[in-house]
Amino acid sequence: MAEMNLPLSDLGRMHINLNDQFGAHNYHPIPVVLARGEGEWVWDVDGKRYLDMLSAYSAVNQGHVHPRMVATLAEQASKITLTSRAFYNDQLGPWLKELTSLCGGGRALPMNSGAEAVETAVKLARKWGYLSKKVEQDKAEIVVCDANFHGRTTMIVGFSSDPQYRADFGPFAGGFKIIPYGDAQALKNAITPNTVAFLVEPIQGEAGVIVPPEGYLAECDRICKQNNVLFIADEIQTGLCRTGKMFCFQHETCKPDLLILGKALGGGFYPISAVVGDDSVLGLLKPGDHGSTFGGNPLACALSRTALKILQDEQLDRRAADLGNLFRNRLRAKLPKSVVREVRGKGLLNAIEIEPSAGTARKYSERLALRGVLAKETRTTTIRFAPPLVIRQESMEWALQQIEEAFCQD
Ligand code: IF1
Repeated sequence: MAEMNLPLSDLGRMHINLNDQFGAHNYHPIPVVLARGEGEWVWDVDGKRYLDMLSAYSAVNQGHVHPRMVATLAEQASKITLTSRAFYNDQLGPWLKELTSLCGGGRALPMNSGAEAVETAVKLARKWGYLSKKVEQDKAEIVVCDANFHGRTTMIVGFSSDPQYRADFGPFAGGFKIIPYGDAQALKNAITPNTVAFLVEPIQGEAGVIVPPEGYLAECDRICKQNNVLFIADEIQTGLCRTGKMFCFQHETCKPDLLILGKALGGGFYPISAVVGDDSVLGLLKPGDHGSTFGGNPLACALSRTALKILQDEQLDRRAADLGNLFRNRLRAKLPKSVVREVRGKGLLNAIEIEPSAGTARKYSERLALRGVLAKETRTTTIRFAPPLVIRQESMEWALQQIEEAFCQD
């Protein structure tokens, strides 16, 4: 793998060496060692400043080190951080009320990582299938999409269509059927009497920011309801204002039966995820059916309450919508057609699709890093751009200038 010629200090090199020597090599990071962040900006160990256009894959929608998050962290950490669910705590209840009210009602179940929330949604869907839809035991089927990304557990990679995510990790759990993304008719054809759920990303993130045809989600929702199948939206990446609405499904007239949230739910401070849905599904769990030592802990809930308030108080949905339009319109007008095939996305979840003849996405993301813009390639010819939603217009203008120059450099 060609290493980039990003100037690295001894200090930066030292940290990278520690990773190389003592860490598992399950990542190939851009060689920048970050030590500080504020809003849309991050600084490396040598004090060089970068604009963060990845936001930890949309986990830092509220911006780095938001002062209200820092205050909540200090306040809650000095009171109590972990109780387990063997007892109640005084943050979980208010968090449940605030989150479900944001989601239009129902109940919520807290977990920690996104993958755990997806696992939870699968368990819920199956339980609903057996108890409510009366599917024969162990026959439940869940329909998922080609090029999906829902996490890294063995169950989840078992229904991935990406050979690298699966290779050498089997045997896998059954009960999943893969259909093409963006094709509602394919969903209709895949449904059998044993189908309990359709699990889908409203925009596919890892696949390269694939925006489905308009009306797709509404049509899938309709097909699910017609066939007594749960419609499960994985909004771990698209939710919480990222695409210009609080939830991406709100761009269309539909209502998922289960909504999966993670990432920005903890404001970049603490892992917290959730499954939200009606009592008709969440109400099926009985004590002992499911749980997690850290799920719903008071530190996570306090931080998540503040993270949700920031999204609303700062109207980050509107910022994402407006600045996203600026981003796409400017780059569509300015980037050379010989280098860039497409600029696509919604709100501040965007991607540049590079002409294969013009080089790899890695090449351009390294060029951007040299210019002080951190973005990450996903797939060989796609670069994803997802800055913190608090990004100032002048920072966005500066980034656009850097992107234009990086793509016109030769
Ligand atoms: C990594 C990707 C993004 C997700 C959706 C569930 C999860 C994710 C829609 C699992 C996680 C991650 C994981 C992270 C990189 C990142 C990613 F490139 F891998 F696909 F964002 F696009 N559903 N996405 O996007 O959540 O368990 O990680 O909390 O390095 O694997 P998690």
